[in-house]
Amino acid sequence: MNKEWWKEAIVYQIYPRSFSDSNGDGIGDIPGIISKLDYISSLGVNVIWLSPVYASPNEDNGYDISDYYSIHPDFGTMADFDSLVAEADKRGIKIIMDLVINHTSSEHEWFQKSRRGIEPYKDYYYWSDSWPGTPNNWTGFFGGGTWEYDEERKASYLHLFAPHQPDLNYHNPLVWEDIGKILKFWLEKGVKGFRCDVINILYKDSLENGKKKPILTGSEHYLTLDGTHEILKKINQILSPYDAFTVGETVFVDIEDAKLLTYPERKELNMVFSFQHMEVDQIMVKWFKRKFSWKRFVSVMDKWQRGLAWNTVYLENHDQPRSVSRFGSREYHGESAKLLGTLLLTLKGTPFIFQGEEIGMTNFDFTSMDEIQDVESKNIYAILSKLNIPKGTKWNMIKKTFRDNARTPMQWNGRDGAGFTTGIPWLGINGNKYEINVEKEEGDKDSILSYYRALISFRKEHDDLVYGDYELIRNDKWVTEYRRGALYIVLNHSNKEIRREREGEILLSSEKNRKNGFLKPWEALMERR
Ligand code: TEU
Ligand code: CA
Repeated sequence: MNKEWWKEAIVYQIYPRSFSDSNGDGIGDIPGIISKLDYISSLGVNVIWLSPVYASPNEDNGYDISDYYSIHPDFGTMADFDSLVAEADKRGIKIIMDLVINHTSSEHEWFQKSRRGIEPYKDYYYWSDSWPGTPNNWTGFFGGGTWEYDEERKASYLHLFAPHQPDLNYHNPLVWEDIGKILKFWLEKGVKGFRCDVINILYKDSLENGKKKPILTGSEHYLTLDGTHEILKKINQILSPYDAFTVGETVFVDIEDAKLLTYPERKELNMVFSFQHMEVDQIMVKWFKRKFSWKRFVSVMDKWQRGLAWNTVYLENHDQPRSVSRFGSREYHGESAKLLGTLLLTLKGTPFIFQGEEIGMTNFDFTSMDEIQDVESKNIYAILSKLNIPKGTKWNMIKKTFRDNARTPMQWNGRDGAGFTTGIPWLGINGNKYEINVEKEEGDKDSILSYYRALISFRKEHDDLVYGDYELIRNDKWVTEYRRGALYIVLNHSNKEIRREREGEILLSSEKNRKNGFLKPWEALMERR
């Protein structure tokens, strides 16, 4: 396999609003991130992915950009950003940005001019007065319709996400030219790549009605089409002189799509985030939960491990509930968090750790809708209310899936504000900050945090965990076993102690009091046989 720096990288995702607040306004910011660079570097990671820090009205927390060339004042200044890049570089850490180019904010200048019919922006978006057959019957990612009427233009525009997130029209070559300039601007600043938001839906081949479906009616007109592949090739060309990399957030892709998106000779993306392993506890849409099964979970990941030359590995991000609450055990919180960390850092692909995952942060313990900020959850709650879904059911559907689960402030210590802020945090802090926090785990050599550090340095010493081949050996209700090169990884994801028939040379175990010939509940280990 070809060696590449981004295959050897371990990425740490920061959700800036919730990471570290330097000035007490309750919102995390760039100086806050800079103050934590030593911590990040102590984990052993070498890339930071920053969720959006651009100017934005924050209807969708920065995934609605109003100016691609400036930093949101809540997060600091461009000078702060430059010093983040420089300070990170001193520690051998590269910064990658979030690239949100399927849509802009409706407050972006392009949209403001477009709605007034001002050239050259008139056709930067999909307007019903320039496209026959519109509005159509498409349904959106946050539930509901995808067309919003604009009084100013006296026409409707397409938005696959919230109404203030109009989709850019990639049939217009000027749009691409502007996007290309944005990429160069950030690359010139020393950014080493991009996480590309919903990147496989950029190009819409027509705006005709879609086939009626329970979710995303119309998606056959935009999911992973040739027009998108063309744009990705252009993005790739811009990046190639910079030794930067791209990871695409790609919705509803299968392995065949992912191959087309990532195979090196096609020169598109370097890797993709697929969603299939995140869907194993869902029936079609995320709000309908089904019982989680490790066996199904591992089968899905196994299929991708075998199917694709290079994967991403992730169990969390800012859109997903916390992995320990979802796939782990309440009784064995610490043990199961360590086991999940082992899975994350030993499968084949670039691992992405989401802030707080390394200390075992859990889902938000909120008690009413008033404590929720996320636009998606609010929309869905409103839709469920219209459908007369009983309160308890509605509540459960939202609670297990809503995105604020991952967005509560980072728990640095157990004091007021959790060390995140001296002010009032923008989103509630989890009540378990007393037990789960960085300060406490720093002082404990058996903590989840200490184990993550051990795991990461182990990975750095064992090339097999990066370049070694992969083979699944056991996958059942209790135990998963696989091989990476000459290393065997064994995970007991059950509350039971399990006897082993034979045991190799144990190189690393998550269990401080391990028992020879047995796997303790939720024990994870690596061995040579
Ligand atoms: O998410 C894309 C996406 O598909 C989401 O709708 C996702 O399926 C959902 O959030 C899961 O609950 C990206 C960003 O990661 C997300 O934060 C943004 O809201 C969205 O794009 C729009 O930019
Ligand atoms: Ca702040």
